[in-house]
Amino acid sequence: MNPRDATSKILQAVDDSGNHYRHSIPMIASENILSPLVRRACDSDLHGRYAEGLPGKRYYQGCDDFDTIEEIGIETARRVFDCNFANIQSTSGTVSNIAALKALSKPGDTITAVSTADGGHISHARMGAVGVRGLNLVTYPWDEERMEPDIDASLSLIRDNEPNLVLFGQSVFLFPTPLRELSDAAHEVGSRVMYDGAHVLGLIAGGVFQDPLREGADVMTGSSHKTFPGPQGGFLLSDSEDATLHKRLNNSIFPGACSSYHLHHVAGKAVALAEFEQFGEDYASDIVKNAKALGAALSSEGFDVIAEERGYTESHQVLTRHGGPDSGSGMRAAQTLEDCGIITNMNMLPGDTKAMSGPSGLRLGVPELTRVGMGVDEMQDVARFFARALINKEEPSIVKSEVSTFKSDFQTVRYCFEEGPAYPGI
Ligand code: DSN
Repeated sequence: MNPRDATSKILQAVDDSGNHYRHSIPMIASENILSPLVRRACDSDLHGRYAEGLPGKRYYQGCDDFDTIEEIGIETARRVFDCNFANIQSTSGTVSNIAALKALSKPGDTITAVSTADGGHISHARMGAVGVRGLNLVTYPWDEERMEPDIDASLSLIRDNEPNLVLFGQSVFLFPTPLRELSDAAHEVGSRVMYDGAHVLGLIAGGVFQDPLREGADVMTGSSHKTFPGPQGGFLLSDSEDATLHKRLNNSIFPGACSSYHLHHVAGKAVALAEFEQFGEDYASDIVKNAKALGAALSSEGFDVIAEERGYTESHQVLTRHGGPDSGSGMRAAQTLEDCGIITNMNMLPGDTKAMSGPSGLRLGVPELTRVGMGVDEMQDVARFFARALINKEEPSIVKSEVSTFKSDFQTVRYCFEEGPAYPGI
């Protein structure tokens, strides 16, 4: 393909992707969409600029305006997350974790974390940031009924192993971590506590999940684009007053983990923080209401929804089981749903051992559906589409067409200063 044709083909695929989501029901729990003002900040001249260092202490000239942006962003982040320290430069949740691990540990240290099979993120694993930092990983025993670390067994594990760092948080995150008790045990053995709030950061800031920085976490990391609805990137947060720790955390992002830290996304994050300060509590509360409603509606339709006895979820996620362990039924369900215009991802559930092809579950998220104005009534509609696709096994093209009609009423991004097209530019 010649370069001009390649360019056309790429841009066509870019438009097609936006169009695909415009007509679909997007339910990837880690995704969200940008508000018009965040989009404006991201699609700006800052895209091509550098500003190594902190506001007022840069390695390049020309940063006065960006200093203003980053200063306002840091101050807003400190209010939104109610903390003494915020760094808003990280380019992703994983980069935030790499930086926090650099600040809080040294190679050869022992860390405890949730295993990836139980929902821990890949950056908590030997294959990811924990391995890159050269840490010895010990994983928590998991309570499959409650879908959280087994408290008594994890307390023993922390006391027996005396890790240098204890890490909490998951990518499959239905319920708050029993953090206070576990943090107390960690601090008793001289360990620092790190909480990865990537998925639930918007719920935490909105006051509807848990409050890790008040429950014992020394440092909280997170993504800026999941339940916190900003551009792709990350945060490093702490309520510690220890200036040495603040310096270590700042240095661990620059020069530690980033040179350029994507100024356009920092500006977008700063706008998203300001919008969250105004609209975030309502947004977070509506997300959790919708997730609970979706869990109940899917159960009523006949699906096996995980954690029924706990009300299915207290977060933005719902988990469904579609067959026996390692049956691959989650992958098949995700494929059928995509044929019907519903975008989800397969997920391991308790009992599954094969991450890539064998999972029996689906992880469903409602942040984007909530952001375009869907409420608990629409969660019934979404569950009905699931039943038509997976239980009644209706012709996918017919379901897909009705999904598109249904979605046409939900094309405006909300919980922001200037509502506008959720899927612009097509
Ligand atoms: N892979 C993302 C998720 O979907 O949870 C987190 O990085």
